[in-house]
Amino acid sequence: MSKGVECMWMRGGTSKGAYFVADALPSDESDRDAFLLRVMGSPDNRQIDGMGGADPLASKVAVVSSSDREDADVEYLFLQVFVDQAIVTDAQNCGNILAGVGPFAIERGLVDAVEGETDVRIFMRNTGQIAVAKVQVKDGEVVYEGDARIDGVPGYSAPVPITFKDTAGSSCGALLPTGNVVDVVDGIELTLIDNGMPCVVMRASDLGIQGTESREELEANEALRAKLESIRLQVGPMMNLGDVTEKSVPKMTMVSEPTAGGAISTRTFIPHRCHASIGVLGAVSVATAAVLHGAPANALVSYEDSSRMTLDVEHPTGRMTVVLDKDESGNIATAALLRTARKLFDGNVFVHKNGL
Ligand code: NQM
Repeated sequence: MSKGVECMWMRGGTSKGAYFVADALPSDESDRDAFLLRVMGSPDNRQIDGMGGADPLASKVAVVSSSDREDADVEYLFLQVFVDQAIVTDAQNCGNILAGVGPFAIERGLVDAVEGETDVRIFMRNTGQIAVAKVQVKDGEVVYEGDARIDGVPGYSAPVPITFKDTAGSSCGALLPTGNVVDVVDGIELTLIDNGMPCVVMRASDLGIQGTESREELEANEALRAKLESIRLQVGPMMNLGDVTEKSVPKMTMVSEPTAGGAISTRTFIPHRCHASIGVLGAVSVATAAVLHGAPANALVSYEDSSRMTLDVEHPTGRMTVVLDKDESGNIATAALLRTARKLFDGNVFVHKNGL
């Protein structure tokens, strides 16, 4: 370990973290997790003895390997390293960190660059599904500079459009794991949904908030946090997720009418910190809940029902545009959205020898 472990630090969408080729990490899972806790500097609110950004959105890991599957070029395992607890979990996927996987796979020679645009087919190991990311390439090299912008990230970068197929029931076994569009827990009407990310979608007003508050304001609201955690722990088993005490799912999204010309406004706890924007698959799941007739979100959303629906999901730092395509039976079959990614650092990361 004295020479360190090869690692690239990247921003993927509105998140940031460490990207490793799978072979670079210890093969034993508990050794791997101990190593990653040391890399990030967890558990510690400031992550001062590590590379983590003292925020769950900047304490993330992508483990990437080439794939033998017919339908995929590479495999991506996402790991969330908790900031303040010694927990590394694969119980959730991450569509933001996913945005860096295509560029990283080309950089590391796991996928051959195709001049102009390279389609990277990614098998997402956390949920067993495929995403296709389009990566810009010039003179055989990944292009990071460009004129695409996404809310929650300053400046411009090359676009990385991502398409998801068959994300329904990714972790819960069904789009609506209870079979209901509406359930009631602690007197609150909610939709328990998984279209790529297990989410609980509730009206902000039912939780006693406007739904337009800042991240800081909501995180300071102890009563709100206690209500959300009580609901979360009860719905875990209902969503086939078991005991979710030490898991980062389900995400808790409070929705209200749009205020900035979008389709719906959101504030999401992931699950204990409030998201600065919204997760990618989180946004896909919330947008899907919003178009379900009879769902609490459906009464608040502004959209046109058709075979292709574009919904701007408002969040604390702007909006995320989700394009949902229906199949012949009227079910959501494909979701697509735009992300960007940026290589920040490439080198070796070091941990104390006694970290392994
Ligand atoms: O929902 C944060 C993020 C995410 C997840 C979280 C994500 C997704 O913004 O696909 O991207 O919900 O923990 O990175």
